[in-house]
Amino acid sequence: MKIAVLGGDGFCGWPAALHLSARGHDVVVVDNLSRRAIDVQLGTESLTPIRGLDERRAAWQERTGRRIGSAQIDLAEDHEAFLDLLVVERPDAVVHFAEQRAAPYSMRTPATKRYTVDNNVNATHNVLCAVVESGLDVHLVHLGTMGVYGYGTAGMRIPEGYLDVEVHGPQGGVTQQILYPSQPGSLYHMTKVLDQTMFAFYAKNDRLRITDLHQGIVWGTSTAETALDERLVNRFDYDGDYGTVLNRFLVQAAVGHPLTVHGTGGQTRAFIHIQDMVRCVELALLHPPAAGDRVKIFNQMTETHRVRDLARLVAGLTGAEVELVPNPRQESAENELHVDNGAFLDLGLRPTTLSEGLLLEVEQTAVRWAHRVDLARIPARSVWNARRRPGIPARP
Ligand code: NAD
Ligand code: USQ
Repeated sequence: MKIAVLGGDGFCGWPAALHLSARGHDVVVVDNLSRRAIDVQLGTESLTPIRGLDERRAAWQERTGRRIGSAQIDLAEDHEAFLDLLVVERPDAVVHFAEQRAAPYSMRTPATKRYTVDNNVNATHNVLCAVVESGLDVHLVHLGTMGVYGYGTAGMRIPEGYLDVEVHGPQGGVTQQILYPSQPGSLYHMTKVLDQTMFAFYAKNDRLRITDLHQGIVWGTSTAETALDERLVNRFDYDGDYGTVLNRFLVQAAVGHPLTVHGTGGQTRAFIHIQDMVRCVELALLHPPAAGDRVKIFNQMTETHRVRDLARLVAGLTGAEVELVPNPRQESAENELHVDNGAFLDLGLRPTTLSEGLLLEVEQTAVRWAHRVDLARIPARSVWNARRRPGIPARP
């Protein structure tokens, strides 16, 4: 397949682009490098020394003989440039990773709130609009989030996107399938809810073939392809805005910082290893919906864990201390989470479990690059509602 990977310079997009290229697909990366610009704005840096996109692509070609194309396009601003790319490249599929993805950053300031909503909604809509305009039969695979469901599951397993509901009308009871009611916990998560509505509209109105991957928190850094050469190393965020919980705990343990558990650590979340993420993306590409089908939704996660249990696990492996810190977010202190993820398992996914992968990640990444950690970037300072939450230290 010819595949355009939007956001292909990012934490998920880069290893996905390499994996698809290694599997024999013809890949072109589209990115506006905004994630690198946000690092400069926040004074942060990836734990791992990531190379520039051109150096990464050259290293891949040198190592494997396979070429990955690239185009620097702001998808939120430049619909015409993306339409031109579609017309010239004629991809069979587009994988859309290109959004601002940190919940804390999306709640940080009025400017980052507006940027997140404008960037994400416009990027997704421009992509949909350009695909229609191109007249091509492109399969769009989008990286969504488990966070669209909210994390309170009312005692049930969260289905893969759609919920059976019984409606009582004049003719009696009828069963219908509706999108699972959304309950976003941040403005970032809200943009993914808005994306869902746009996808439903374009699948119905323009018969676009769309798959939405409701992904859990990705942990780990390295995949079979990024490990081939130092110059292919993947991004690893550990700061208070972009660092996700398990990767943050691994780095904190490596530098002797107490593990920062928010509140009681009773939040249960869904997780997936980065190696499984890239496999799932290819599986989704290989199993597209037909034109005229509703949006196909997969729950892209393999395990659920409570934050305090993860902290205990990492502490047990490394000897780190665990600290309960005031929660800067507005979220349930404790929740259960049960998720249906049968679709990918039925397609042959064999998950990498935390118990297999964690120690390797501690040794090969967190400890290896610990000397690059800036301790000042560890505390989470973006507060969900500063006025109502006195006592939480605000961002600098
Ligand atoms: P990331 O920030 O590392 O990568 C996103 C990439 O998109 C960056 O390279 C950025 O420069 C690019 N980008 C952003 N806006 C753009 C625009 N307007 N035009 C062109 N390029 C743009 O994020 P990630 O962790 O790789 O996440 C990728 C996708 O996966 C996101 O949509 C995110 O919501 C989803 N996701 C991520 C996780 C996770 O744990 N990282 C979990 C679930 C879902
Ligand atoms: N948390 C801590 N300590 C920390 C950091 C986080 O206790 O140092 C807690 C948070 O309060 C939250 C949980 O850990 O309860 C998860 O936080 P996170 O930052 O790891 O994940 P989240 O904000 O949900 O966002 C990440 C990605 C996002 C993706 C989402 C998938 O950044 O792009 O959509 O995971 S999901 O969580 O399934 O919605």
